[in-house]
Amino acid sequence: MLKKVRTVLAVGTAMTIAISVTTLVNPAVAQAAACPNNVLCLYQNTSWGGNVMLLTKGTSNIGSAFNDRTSSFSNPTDLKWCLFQNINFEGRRLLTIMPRTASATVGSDANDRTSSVTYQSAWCN
Ligand SMILES: [Ca+2]
Repeated sequence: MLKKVRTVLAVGTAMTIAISVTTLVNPAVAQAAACPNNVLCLYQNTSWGGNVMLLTKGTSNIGSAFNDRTSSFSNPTDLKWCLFQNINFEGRRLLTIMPRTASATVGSDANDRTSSVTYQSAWCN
């Protein structure tokens, strides 16, 4: 879809229509919005791309399939979540995710480092 829109822009006609189409079909925004309510979604790539991990509770070990991969998130929950560098909520606290927020990136400091996740626990207050 985006490729199609860029083609329209290059032609230079119907620019107003092309911009509104971009807003409606932007796949990154659609994917962030697609995160189910009351679920924390962690994405493999920035801008909510790649594989997604759905969490309704914390995990002391995110598992080999998703270890050191998180690059963006969507948090349509009422909970504050924390991402940790190592399993068992050890190592650095990489990121504190506030309720009802989403971000296209976790920042270069936290990128591809998450190994455990918890919410509103002794490790995430
Ligand atoms: Ca990643």
